[in-house]
Amino acid sequence: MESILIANRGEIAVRVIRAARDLGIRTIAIYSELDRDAVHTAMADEAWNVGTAPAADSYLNIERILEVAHEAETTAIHPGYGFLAENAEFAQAVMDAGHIWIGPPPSAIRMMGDKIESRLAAESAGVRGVPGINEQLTSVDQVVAFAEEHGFPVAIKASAGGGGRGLKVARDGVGLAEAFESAGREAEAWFGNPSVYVEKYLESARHIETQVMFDMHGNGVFLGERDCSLQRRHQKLVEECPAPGLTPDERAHVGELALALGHAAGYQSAGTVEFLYSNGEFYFLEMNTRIQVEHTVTEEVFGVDLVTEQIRIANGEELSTTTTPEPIGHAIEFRINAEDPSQGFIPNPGTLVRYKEPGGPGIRVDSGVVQGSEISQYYDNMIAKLIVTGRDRDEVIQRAKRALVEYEIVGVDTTIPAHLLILENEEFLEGRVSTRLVEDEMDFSHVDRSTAPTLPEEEELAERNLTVEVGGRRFTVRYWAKVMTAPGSGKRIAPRRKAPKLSKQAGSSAGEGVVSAPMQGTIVKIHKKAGESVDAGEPVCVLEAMKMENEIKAEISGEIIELKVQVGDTVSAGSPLMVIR
Ligand code: MV4
Repeated sequence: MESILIANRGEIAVRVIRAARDLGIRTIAIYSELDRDAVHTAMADEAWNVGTAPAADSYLNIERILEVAHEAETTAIHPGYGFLAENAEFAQAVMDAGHIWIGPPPSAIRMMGDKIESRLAAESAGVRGVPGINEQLTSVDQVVAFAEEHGFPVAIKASAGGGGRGLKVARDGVGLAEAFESAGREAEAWFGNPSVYVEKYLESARHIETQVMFDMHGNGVFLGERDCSLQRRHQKLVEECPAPGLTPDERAHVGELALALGHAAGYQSAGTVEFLYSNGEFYFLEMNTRIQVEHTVTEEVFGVDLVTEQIRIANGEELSTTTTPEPIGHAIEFRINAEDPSQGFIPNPGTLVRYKEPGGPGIRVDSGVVQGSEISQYYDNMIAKLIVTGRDRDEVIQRAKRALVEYEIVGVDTTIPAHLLILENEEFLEGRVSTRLVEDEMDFSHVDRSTAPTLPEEEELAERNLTVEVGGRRFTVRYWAKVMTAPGSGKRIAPRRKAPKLSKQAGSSAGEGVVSAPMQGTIVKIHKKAGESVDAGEPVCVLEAMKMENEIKAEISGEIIELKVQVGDTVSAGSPLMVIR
């Protein structure tokens, strides 16, 4: 394999470049206009512009990516995660264009991308799913009947979904119809497919995912499990390996289940089979057909480089190990995101005015940023992954506290204060993690937000690099320019961005009786009419933002004397939605 084009950006692009380097393989990066100076762009052996900032015009631009792959004469393409990583059409187009696809067969991507089909495949492989209906729902009456048989709560999920996107939980008959409709709307918004299915919702279950790898010669190996229960709005925050409290027999059992499904699906490359673990039983949830963000903790504990393994498999080689290695020590990954935990983890894009990664014993940081990098609203707001290892979980926790305090990030809010709070939580410290811990039991509204320096500015010459393109290919030249700096610090400072203020509920009342939008979005439902009365805390409308639906609630009781929006309106953060007196 002579070269690999990485169809991705950020930390995973850097990760794949490093793996390719280890194997002596030439690397080709793609970048959007916004990423011309990004770390991954400069790190690769060559880099190609694929379009403008919006992902749809660049990192999702299949035609342009394949055009670059052709012009650069790349041997193989690695998709990373997100973007096109689980796009079966892209995988097929890569192979049809004569390149090697570093990932699973399109057939396996399609099978596991349809959550109902994946459940049927699991059942046929003898892998039990969460109790549910393995067919697309056509009427809320089917959900009512299911709930009558299995009891509440029930989970309504997008058939074309995954990762919890579009997941709605109904805890009684009152909210059932709204949950059914809302799940369908979100499924349409996220995946362009409104179909949904229903499962029994397992409260306080643990989210255990298993790492498997299969080569092209029928070999498969189970590479341990990860606990990913600590999530916020279905975005993982903390992942660890091995899962606290799992016995070797339970580990072996869940590994057999995962391998059985992978073999039945004709799987190849890296894959993750997700389970819910409740009352000593494993229930299949879904299978992810990509390398995952949290693959790192498995690498650290099981001693396998999963990305170089993917590349070798795609090159037709056999697995480097077909037996599960003994786990050594413990690893925990903390996602360092540009989000404000005190405001419901709302994204807080901006410039990393100051950025310095921690180091020392047991510390690995996978990032695609440096000081001055922009965390953009156009892409995922993950800054880096802090991976901490040690002989046992207690040592990891001590080292993690040290590293999180040592981590210097100024210019955006981050999840660091939330992680420090989690590391003080009794349930977490005792290994009693569950999906309820972050979502329902912890309160992050009082975490301390870091404050950027506000210093007077001076003028100074600074060394700069100028990036130019010749024929779509990137070159860098050096020059010196005037910049504004803080006195004596040699550092540029940027105005701090305030995240839109959020009250405790999703909505917020700015001034007497005005309900305003907490963030930019679209009004998808209005529950009340002008003239109707409303109680404090009662939902008055639904705002769709970042493809998730947010219930906007009144903060005071009274009569709605004026509706300022209608369904379909796009509103900006702070826009008045209605007036209550
Ligand atoms: C569930 C569940 C409980 N019961 N399904 C979330 C992400 C996606 N992989 C599936 N997820 C879940 N599906 C049923 N039937 C619990 C989760 C779940 C979760 C749910 C709410 C809040 C945090 C969570 C963390 C991990 C898994």
